[in-house]
Amino acid sequence: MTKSKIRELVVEKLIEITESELEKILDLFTIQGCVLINQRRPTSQLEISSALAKLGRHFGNPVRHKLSDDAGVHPIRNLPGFPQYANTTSSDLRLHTDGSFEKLPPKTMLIYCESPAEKGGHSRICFAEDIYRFLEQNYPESLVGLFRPDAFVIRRDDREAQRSVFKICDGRISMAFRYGTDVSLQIHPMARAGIAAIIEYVSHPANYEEFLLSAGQLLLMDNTRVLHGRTEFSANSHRVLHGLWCDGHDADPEKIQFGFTPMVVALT
Ligand SMILES: O=C(O)CCC(=O)C(=O)O
Ligand SMILES: [Fe+2]
Repeated sequence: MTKSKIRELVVEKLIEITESELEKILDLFTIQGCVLINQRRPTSQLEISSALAKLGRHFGNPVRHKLSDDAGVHPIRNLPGFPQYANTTSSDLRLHTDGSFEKLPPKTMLIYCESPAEKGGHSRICFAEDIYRFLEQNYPESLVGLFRPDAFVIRRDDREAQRSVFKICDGRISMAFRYGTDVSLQIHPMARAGIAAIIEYVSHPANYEEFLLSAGQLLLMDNTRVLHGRTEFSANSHRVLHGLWCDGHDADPEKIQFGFTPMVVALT
């Protein structure tokens, strides 16, 4: 990966976000689907949840997790006792979109870093449109199977959903994808070649970006357009991140668009 596609932006302080800072954030979100926000003045630990909730409001209602606080913010750190959740382990997480086993996966994901791991725990990002282009160019016949509403059935814990990998939503394409040992996948025969090709693509380091989120940075992602993951870190590490999912409800369509173009030329 030569030039980063992740858009970066500096705000004064997250909890005091101004109208013009917000406008830039929403613009970049719609242009690229992934924004890395830095602050000139750090948010105190006590303000983190409110700061995330304040920004998250523009992306819909919070999607709650069993471990969410009142603002809807959940911990992302090694928490013994919850091996069924990705956010409470320290293991390698392959590139995925969140909540694909839910009936309605979140549209947006915010990840705030309070403290990074001493070693490992690097974030990974891969863009759905790059995956789509790779398939169009190399496995065009596999796309039809990936658009099937029954392309895969995914189960985790007590959750199960049947879904497509790609879907047309308001004239744009959105993606849902997860694989790995923490979920069980039943793949439709027509989607097998496509899913194998996606795994081939996302397994290659040249096809994703890897970086360390540092203290005070916020990663804002369109969960229908950007896959995220992270490398393993020590179970005793002091890595502490905070996550917030938003459902897209009432997000201003003039300012925020989810998913990506091009249109599905290959299917017409
Ligand atoms: O630990 C991370 O950086 C990301 C964790 C993650 O993918 C999640 O909580 O959904
Ligand atoms: Fe995740």
